[in-house]
Amino acid sequence: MKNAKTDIRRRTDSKGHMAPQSQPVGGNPGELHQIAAGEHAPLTTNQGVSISDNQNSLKSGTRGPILLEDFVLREKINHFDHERIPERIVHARGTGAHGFFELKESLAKYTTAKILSEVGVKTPLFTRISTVAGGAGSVDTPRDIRGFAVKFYTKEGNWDLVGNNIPVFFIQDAIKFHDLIHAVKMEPDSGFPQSATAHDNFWDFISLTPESMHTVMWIMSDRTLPRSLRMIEGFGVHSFRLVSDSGASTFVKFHWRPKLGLQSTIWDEAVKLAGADPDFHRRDMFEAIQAGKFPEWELAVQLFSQSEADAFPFDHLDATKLIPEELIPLKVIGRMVLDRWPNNFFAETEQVAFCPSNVVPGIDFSNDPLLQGRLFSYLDTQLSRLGSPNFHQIPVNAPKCPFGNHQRDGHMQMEQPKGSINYEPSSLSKDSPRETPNAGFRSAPVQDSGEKGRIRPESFADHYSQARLFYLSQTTYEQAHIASALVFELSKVAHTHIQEAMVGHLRRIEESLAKRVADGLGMSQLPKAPAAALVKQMKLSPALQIIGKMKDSLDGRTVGILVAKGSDGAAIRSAKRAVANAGASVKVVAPTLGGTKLADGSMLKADGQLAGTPSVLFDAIVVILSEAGANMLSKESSAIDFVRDAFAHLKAIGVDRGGQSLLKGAGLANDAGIIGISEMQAFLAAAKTRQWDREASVRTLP
Ligand code: HDE
Repeated sequence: MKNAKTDIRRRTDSKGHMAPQSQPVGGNPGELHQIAAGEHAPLTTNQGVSISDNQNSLKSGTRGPILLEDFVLREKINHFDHERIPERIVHARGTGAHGFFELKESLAKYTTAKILSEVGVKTPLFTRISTVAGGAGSVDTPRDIRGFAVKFYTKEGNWDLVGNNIPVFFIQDAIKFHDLIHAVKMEPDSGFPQSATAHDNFWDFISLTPESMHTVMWIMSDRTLPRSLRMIEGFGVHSFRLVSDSGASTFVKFHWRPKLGLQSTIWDEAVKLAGADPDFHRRDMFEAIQAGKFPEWELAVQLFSQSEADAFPFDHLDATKLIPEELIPLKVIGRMVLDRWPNNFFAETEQVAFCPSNVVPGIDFSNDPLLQGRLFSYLDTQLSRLGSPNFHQIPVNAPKCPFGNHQRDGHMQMEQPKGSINYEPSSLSKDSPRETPNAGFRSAPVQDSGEKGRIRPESFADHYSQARLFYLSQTTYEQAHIASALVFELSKVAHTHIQEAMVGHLRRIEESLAKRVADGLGMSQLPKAPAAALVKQMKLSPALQIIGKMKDSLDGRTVGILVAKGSDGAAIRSAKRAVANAGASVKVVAPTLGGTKLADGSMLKADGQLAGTPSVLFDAIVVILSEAGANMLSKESSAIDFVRDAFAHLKAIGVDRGGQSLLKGAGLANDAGIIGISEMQAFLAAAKTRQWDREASVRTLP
């Protein structure tokens, strides 16, 4: 192709459509693939100049050097070189979607906020769900808290409810946040581990921070291994205030409850998912929205007065404490539906800037010292991340109600305010913005006084009672998972004094848990950590379980059907129908993608090729095989892993005779979760949950 020359003009007709190739070309994409025909807008530079050739830079001679005057090439290079902005320091990996909030029950008695008092009104919003520790390119399924941030574009301005999928936090005071995050992130000398708490720095910090113990119980539970972002709860964490017209205020905690119920993965499954599909959660959310199965949550509140708060056996201003639902029940007030995927990931999901300080009239802050620190941090971080004080003008961040003031200029100013008045008060303008004394934002008139000092209140001293409450409220299966997560994490810690200190804390939480972990690590009995306050026995809260909050439904779940040459076509069709009727998605997996010849001679196209579609991607599996197919797959490690993993991950397995043979070949013994496909209803019932009783037969739990 030495003398090959490309001239795109010769290859397109007057509308820019591809014309038959007449010239020899060197490496033109049009040569290799068919380019879609249509009414295309002209490709231009950023100055609007239309581009004649986007395949070849300007050269002197056929093989000569590129010329500096090629402004088309230079503009592309310049823009590309500046495509990245700093990723978020925490919560860098996230998935976002547009939607709406609809109020069902008015809180007008408590607040002037229109979004919480106008029943039936739909408020547009943008939600971003994230992991905390990993970078933007990390995987979706590490053991990690999920951020749950919602920006409501209310009629009275933007309200950002920036929460997590866990109702408590590691620390009580904002001044410790930076140490916590440094400790959890990759270690600064080695640069690893990415997106994992299983390392010395994290557990060193935690073992020296007893206030973290309650959150540690949550992160070691299956809450940090969600099956889907559509199956997590969200919590505002801190107490906020609702403020009424008269200035009276009521404390409030916000909760999101998923319509699909809660569900988590098994640790081994989460690890394998990271390899099978690093975008597992993002893809799940994308596919659900594209299919019109819009993710939905209820918004619920816990409302309580100052005198009720004074009677709690803990301090609600301490973000390491939750208010059990049994103490203050949840009141459901509305729903959030996510119904539109962003047009552009960067413009929306990456550039969205949440600030807990964004509240609207009628909503106010509490004195939680963690919240107070957050009120400063987020605006500050957006300034460095988005690079301009005008980031509120980016469409995903801009309020959808009128807004204006006398702030002017700055980097990347998009507005062109008219007139000569850029201050207030002013006698020279009739229409420049003024204060709104009655309806404008007013803080709740709360009396605060005290001696200045770096003080941790006595009421924050109890670090173990709620950790114990959480652990003891779990089912036995969930308790075992917490113990084995602790053994796994601490087994990655090289310094034994850190492991010992952690076991000392666990002894304060629950002796039997400490023993399980110590035994799992091969350690002998260790001293208890000192406790600053008496550990209280609290009434158990089953609402803290996941298993108790799974829904009796296959909505949002996926069943994989493994088939091969010679499988029974009628059985496959009937299984597909039954699963789809029960509300789940179905995917057929086969050794080849293009077509599998079934026993009846028909050809079946698969949705996934066996080696690239492991059973971790499904909630339950069905195996329909001929005897010959079973024999063939018994020699295929991906088929053996398919059924073994489904078994080890406690999934229901539906089988015909050939399927049963493959299970036998994989060394799997029958149990109640392995069900003949002739008993389809029993299989569907089993597919709605995990086969918890199987667990003891597949792994050693401490
Ligand atoms: Fe954040 N947090 N945080 N955080 N946080 C950030 O802001 C911070 C805390 C949460 O999808 C940062 O825009 C401090 C609790 C979410 O864009 C930063 C403290 C809770 C997101 C920041 C906390 C959260 C963030 C990094 C302790 C649950 C992602 C990038 C005082 C209630 C939002 C950014 C999104 C992000 C600071 C603790 C939730 C650095 C100082 C508690 C969901 O400003």
